[in-house]
Amino acid sequence: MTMTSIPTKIEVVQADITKMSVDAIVNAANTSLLGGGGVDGAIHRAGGSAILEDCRKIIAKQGGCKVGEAVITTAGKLPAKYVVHTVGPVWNGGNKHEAEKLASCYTKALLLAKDHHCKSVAFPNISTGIYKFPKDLAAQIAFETVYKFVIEQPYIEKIVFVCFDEENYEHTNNQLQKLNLFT
Ligand code: AR6
Repeated sequence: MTMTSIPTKIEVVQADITKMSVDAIVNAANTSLLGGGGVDGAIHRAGGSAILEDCRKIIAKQGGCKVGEAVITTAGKLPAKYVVHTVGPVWNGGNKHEAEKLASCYTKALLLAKDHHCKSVAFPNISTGIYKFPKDLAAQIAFETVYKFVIEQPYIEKIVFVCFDEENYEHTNNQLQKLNLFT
């Protein structure tokens, strides 16, 4: 499904993010930046060792990445040009600033992508796997944050929400439909 009533095209697809031909794909990393399971594992596996080499340089400089922050590396062998690594919050009941931290992941990732002249960016459903963020709330935060960003800074031409599982795909599509109703 696609949204066209704003200058930036917003798409929701069910796919593997490592296959996306966009300027930047976003990784749901952890604070160590050393790789892990889920989408992080898939990106490092498919992109090869160049991604980890860049991560190690960042670690040497700033000691990893904080929750809600983002860093950028090469995409190695992936079709994308860059990987933006962001660290989502672990869901801890909802009273530990999880929503705010998740929104920050999307904003910081987009700012970094924009700084690197990326015109197309693909996001996974950050924090909704191993970090257990409720998928409906995560989709709402992701959509509202990205929408606000592209309205205020219409530099990025295309945003793709790349959902892996059916449940995330449905929740993210629902958000797109809601926005389509109000624009
Ligand atoms: N393409 C797109 N989405 C994917 C893919 C893929 N290839 N593989 C999984 N997903 P998760 P988190 C979806 O667990 O919750 C790692 O170990 C998945 O279905 O990857 O932010 C890190 O190193 C889910 O909806 O990330 C951290 O330690 C979404 O990606 C921790 O997991 C996010 O799930 C981060 O946990």
